[in-house]
Amino acid sequence: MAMVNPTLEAALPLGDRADVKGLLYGAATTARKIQQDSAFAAAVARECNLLVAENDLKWRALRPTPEQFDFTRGDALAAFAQAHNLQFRGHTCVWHNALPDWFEQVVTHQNAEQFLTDHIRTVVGHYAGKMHSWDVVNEAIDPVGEGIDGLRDTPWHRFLGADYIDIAFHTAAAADPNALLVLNDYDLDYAIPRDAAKREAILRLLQELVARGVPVHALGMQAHLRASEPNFDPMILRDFLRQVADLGLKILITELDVVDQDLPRALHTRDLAVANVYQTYLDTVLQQPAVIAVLTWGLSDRYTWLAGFRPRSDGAAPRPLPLDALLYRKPAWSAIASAFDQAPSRPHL
Ligand code: 9MR
Repeated sequence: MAMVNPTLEAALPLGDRADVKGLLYGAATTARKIQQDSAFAAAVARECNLLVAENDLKWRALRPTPEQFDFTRGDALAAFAQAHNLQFRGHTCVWHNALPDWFEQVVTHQNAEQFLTDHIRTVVGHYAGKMHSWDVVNEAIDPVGEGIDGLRDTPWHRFLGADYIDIAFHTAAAADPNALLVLNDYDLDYAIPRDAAKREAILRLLQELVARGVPVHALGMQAHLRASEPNFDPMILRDFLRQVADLGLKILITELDVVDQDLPRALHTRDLAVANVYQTYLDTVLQQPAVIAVLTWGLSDRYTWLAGFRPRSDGAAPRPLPLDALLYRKPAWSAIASAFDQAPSRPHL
């Protein structure tokens, strides 16, 4: 049985602590969870000041057929956000995953630009004025892959070349001039060659986009962290964030969680190790004033993609998020709270 700490449960929620510093705290989830699990929904409404659509605004969810758009689930999330005074965040206009089954048969070299621009115009237009930000392009970089230009080999890249990125951002900006438009990617966090190559490639891409006047406003750092990764160097990360900020861009930590796959099973030590990763990472990134939001990929261990994608070999449930599976606050919650409490203030936007 978990010991419940009444003082911890009564403490000021993460979103309120973030707000004090001009920051946003939010979590990603789905309409289904919000609708089917009222205790979880209440925890989201309490802890967050922003809600991220984890899956409901992906092509696969929105596009049952090449001709149709289904906004049912996205609208349910938007309504929940509005009812609870949360900002809303879209994910994602362009990604090589979560495409509908019909995509491969239907989208071709000839019609790809039309499909891309119709999709973005319709979807970003549908939520125009209601969105804090959009991940316009997700996971476009692959410096060690096949592509010659450091870009990932995706259907969009195959059909349209590197131009698909410019097209996507220009179309999104026209459809919602008020949303913050984000280029989102992963493996940017550690002092290892793979992440160094990714940082270099994404900086180069951002420099080129800014130089061409492409309306990209922010970098999204997914930050799927690993508790067993020893190669974290705050100086390297700070330097990278400064270079992004020097381009005039904001930075969002978009999909934060901590993989506990290789940690010992014992709950207390496991939770402390995970909390320690949150603390070290957030203490580092929140020093950079361009970092405006910290968003976790889920809120409670009750629902985490890592259960399926990074299972533990001992079969124990992963504990990567601020709340445990019973929705109680964990050491990870306290680490995030204290990082917000210690963060320098930003101007309220
Ligand atoms: O958490 C998401 C999971 O439920 C989906 O099945 C999966 C495929 O759509 O996507 C997961 O979220 C991913 C996000 O969209 C992009 N960055 C990596 C995330 C974890 O895989």
